[in-house]
Amino acid sequence: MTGAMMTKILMSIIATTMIFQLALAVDHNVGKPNGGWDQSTDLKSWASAQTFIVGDNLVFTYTGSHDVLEVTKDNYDSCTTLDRISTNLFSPTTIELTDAGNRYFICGSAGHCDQGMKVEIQTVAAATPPSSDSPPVAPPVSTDVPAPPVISGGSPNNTGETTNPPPTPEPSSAAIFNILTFVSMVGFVFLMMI
Ligand SMILES: [Cu+2]
Repeated sequence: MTGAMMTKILMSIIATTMIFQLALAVDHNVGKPNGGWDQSTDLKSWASAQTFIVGDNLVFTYTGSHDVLEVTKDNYDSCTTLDRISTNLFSPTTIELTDAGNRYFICGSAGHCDQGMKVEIQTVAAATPPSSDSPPVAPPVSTDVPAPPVISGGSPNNTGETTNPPPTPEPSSAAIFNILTFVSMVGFVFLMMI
């Protein structure tokens, strides 16, 4: 195999990887295009019109009278700026949505959160490739779980009180890697045919 061919193969792998990352990551400009990160934008409606996928970014653009605080759900609900998860004072602020789940952002300037300058972001796992068939329906989960034995007689240490649901499989970065590998292989075969 010649060095030139090796270079071509490497280039194709790098190119396909970059294309995939471009296709995967989306920047969500908070509140835009009809508003922004301010008190007058209906940020709830804005967020509900978006689909946030793991790997996407939030981009907050704002003037100096605002900031971006990430907070817990409780502090989001009550517009409390204490115990913040992160503090971002300089526009633009880019937040990467690294995991599926809910995250909460408020403005820390006095009164702004109460005036609606807050947004809840619900991030979902990366989409699987579309199927030609109707989407699979999850099988019904059996509710016939035997009840834990009732402890009577005054034992305060009831360890069987709460049980966590079984862990759901992590969104597969392995699957994305497999797709990347596959595309690289296709590119490789294609180059070999040239
Ligand atoms: Cu503000």
